[in-house]
Amino acid sequence: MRIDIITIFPEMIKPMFNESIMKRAVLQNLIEINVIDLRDYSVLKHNKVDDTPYGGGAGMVLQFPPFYLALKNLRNEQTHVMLTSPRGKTFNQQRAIELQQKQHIIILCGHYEGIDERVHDMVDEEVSIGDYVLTGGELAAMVITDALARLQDGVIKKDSYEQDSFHMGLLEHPHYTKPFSYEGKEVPEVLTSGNHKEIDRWRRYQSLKQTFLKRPDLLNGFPLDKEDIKMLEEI
Ligand code: 6GU
Repeated sequence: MRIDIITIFPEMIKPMFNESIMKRAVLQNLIEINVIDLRDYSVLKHNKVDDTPYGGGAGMVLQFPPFYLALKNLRNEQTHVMLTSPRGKTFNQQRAIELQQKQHIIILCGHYEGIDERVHDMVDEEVSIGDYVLTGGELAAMVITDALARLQDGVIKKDSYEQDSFHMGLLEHPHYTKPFSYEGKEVPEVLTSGNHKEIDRWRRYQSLKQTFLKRPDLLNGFPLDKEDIKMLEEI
């Protein structure tokens, strides 16, 4: 997968590819990321890309031509173009899994109350990352890119994301590591038992319990089997 992020703040986004899993994913060519400065597509003096709003009012509005020219240069029939916007549909794990099929995604970073409406008409989808307002779409673009990158083959182990919260539709079970005992707090015995059937059962129970207590909405429509229902009754 290739993701192009078009932004007026490329330096805000680039550091995310200099650390940890994202760094390795890019170095190993498991994903191609291009952070593109919208100003490279300015047709005005001093690489200007914004102007005052028609009709008056405070603030500056990002202009249509730079976005138009950037898309003209970068997009083809296969490209999926996303615009970050608080009025978009809320991004979630299900959407990340669907988007994984795309070969090429372009993310345009919007600015709240600040992007020419004609840009909206050029995109395949508007996407928000939650019901709050950010100063710009850069963090949203980073969130979406991270969520997509980790699903690419080889970036993380498959069984690692298949147990993710939300991937299975349930919250994840708790994790523990050494030391076994610290300040009177101990690891649940079952995890040291070596009995994998019992461990799997405990983890399933804990997943159901976390979900039931913290995100009961996720259980709506979740396909519970007989064993799950018995476990839920124990909670
Ligand atoms: Cl995508 N952009 C902005 N500016 N604010 C947001 C958002 C996006 N998602 C949630 N809040």
